[in-house]
Amino acid sequence: MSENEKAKGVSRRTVLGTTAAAAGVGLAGGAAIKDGGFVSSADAQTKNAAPKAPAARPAVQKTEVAPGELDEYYVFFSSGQSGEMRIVGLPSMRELMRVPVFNRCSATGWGQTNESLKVLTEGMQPATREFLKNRGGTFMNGDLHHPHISFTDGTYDGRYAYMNDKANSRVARVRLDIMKCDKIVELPNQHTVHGLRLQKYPRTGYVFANGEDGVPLPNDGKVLDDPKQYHSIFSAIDGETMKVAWQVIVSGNLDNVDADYQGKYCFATCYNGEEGVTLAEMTASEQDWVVIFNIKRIEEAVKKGDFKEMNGVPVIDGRKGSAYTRYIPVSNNPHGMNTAPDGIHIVAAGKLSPTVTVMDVRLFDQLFDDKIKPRDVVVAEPELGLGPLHTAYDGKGNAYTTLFLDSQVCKWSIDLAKRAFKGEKVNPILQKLDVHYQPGHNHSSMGQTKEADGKWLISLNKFSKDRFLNVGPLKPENDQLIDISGDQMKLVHDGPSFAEPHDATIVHRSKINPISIYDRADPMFADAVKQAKADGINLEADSKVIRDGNKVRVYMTSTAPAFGLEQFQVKQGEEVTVFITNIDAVEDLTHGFCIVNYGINMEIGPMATSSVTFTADKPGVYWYYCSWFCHAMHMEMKGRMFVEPKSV
Ligand code: RUQ
Ligand code: CUA
Ligand code: CA
Repeated sequence: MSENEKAKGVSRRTVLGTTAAAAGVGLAGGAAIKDGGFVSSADAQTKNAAPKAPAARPAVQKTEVAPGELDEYYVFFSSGQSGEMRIVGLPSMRELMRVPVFNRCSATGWGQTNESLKVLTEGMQPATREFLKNRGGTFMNGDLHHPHISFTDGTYDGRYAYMNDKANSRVARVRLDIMKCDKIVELPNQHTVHGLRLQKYPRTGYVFANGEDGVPLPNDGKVLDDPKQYHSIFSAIDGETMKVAWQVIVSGNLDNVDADYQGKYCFATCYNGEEGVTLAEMTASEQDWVVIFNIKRIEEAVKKGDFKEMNGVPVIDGRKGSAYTRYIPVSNNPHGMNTAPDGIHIVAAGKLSPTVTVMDVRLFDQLFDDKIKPRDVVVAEPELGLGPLHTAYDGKGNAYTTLFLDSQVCKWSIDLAKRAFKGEKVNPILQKLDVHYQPGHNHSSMGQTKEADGKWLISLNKFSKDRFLNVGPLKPENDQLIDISGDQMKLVHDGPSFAEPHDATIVHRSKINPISIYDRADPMFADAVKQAKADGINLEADSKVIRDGNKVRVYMTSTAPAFGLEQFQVKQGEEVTVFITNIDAVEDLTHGFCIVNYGINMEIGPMATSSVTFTADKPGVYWYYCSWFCHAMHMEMKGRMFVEPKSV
């Protein structure tokens, strides 16, 4: 129970129980509400019924996607400390796929196959490569917070998703044609990356990544407990090459970021203006900032050399007083930063303050020309409730802000908020809806594009407490679906999820067009194709063992239900690389390759090649089998690896 619920002396569950029971009784003959309902007839009879109309039922039906039918939207979910990206269908809220990114994956071999290790390691800083040398070559964990889809002209173009790793300061890209990660870059000079958002116009373009914590530059141990010498860094990554284009040193800790629809500015919330290192120091003053970055001026600075190069990246000084940035004072410790689909308004959420600050991007040119003062760009500052974190939009002039402490979503009018700011006696708040419990991010359908359609809102709640069957001390999160198509928000679905979605992007399915069968020219396995060519192997036809000194390359095809080789032999201590090419050009026909007691498993998609390298240091007979159920004879799809002992 949250603190404020304890204070009220009543849990949401108690209230909901009676509401749902009443709804059940309200139906003819006390019949049970079936699928999507919250109560059985037995429950309805055992709980005290209080009169309440069963009004939510038609809205609940809207979420139903009948067997065989398809969802209207893709939701690209973060998974926080699980390190993967998840794909969910909306409105059904069914989980459709998990895409390993910063994590290791037992099913697909992500983090083990040569193809994935290349992605995981090629963008690493040399020092990190050295650090990980005896730790498996790559980080085992990641903390994926913010997945966002590439833009062309202010809306999604279906090319890529970009996302950050707060745990190990990385930014990744997922190709949306195959839903696999193809690039990861480690951000040098930066310690953690939290907020991540994309250039919306003319296209992506830049990936903007906020450095949260400050550290000494360089962070080599010469400076330790001297916070005056700590710096936070803001990065712009080229979304095509996935190289860091430039970085900016800022004052304070950056939190969340967004960009305009004009391609001129991006802006970040910034807490810890105090530049303290303890909680007390970080919250001492009343005021923090929104930092605005002038993209054109920064690009010019890079051109004319007004930067310091650090670890191969131009680093610009954008601290207070710089020509490249402006600092707008806002209430203490702001969090979310969200651009409205009108292309005009941006909203910074107060977090410690019950207010959100609305700014008008059309005033930023004048601000950078020093014709107006920083606070002059603020056009509204409504008080919404306790703990405002993030804001979503419906494209009809309304905003939806999560209130973490109040466990509510607040719907408010941007226009009314502006009028109230000018002194008119109007209340910008249109509705507050209880969510369960403590929401962080929220997202509306297409709401981060100029094509916001105002149909759905998801509230990503950090606590589920009593909303699901108890699964022990670790509870799932609760991603709740809210129908916002009418005047009033209606809660229509509870969706449990594993640790821990921070953010999500809702994309209409017309924007996303994945393939089902790999193109043999796909760059994902270009290295394997190259090696095969050098070995005189035709990957799609040959199954053969190539010996090369201490190295053995085992090539085989897979076609249901057989591998091209039923056995192969290597010597103890040899470095073995197994290349499997799935020559089944059939939709949904994936094979797996698992070597028993050798800790090896990987996925091989239709017409893909996957490879894995290991040292055959244990002698003996090891069966390998197909780990993806592919055929009536799938159990028989296997073979033996003979590891001949070293002669002593
Ligand atoms: S943050 S709960 Cu990592 Cu996106 Cu706001
Ligand atoms: Cu191939 Cu199972
Ligand atoms: Ca939680």
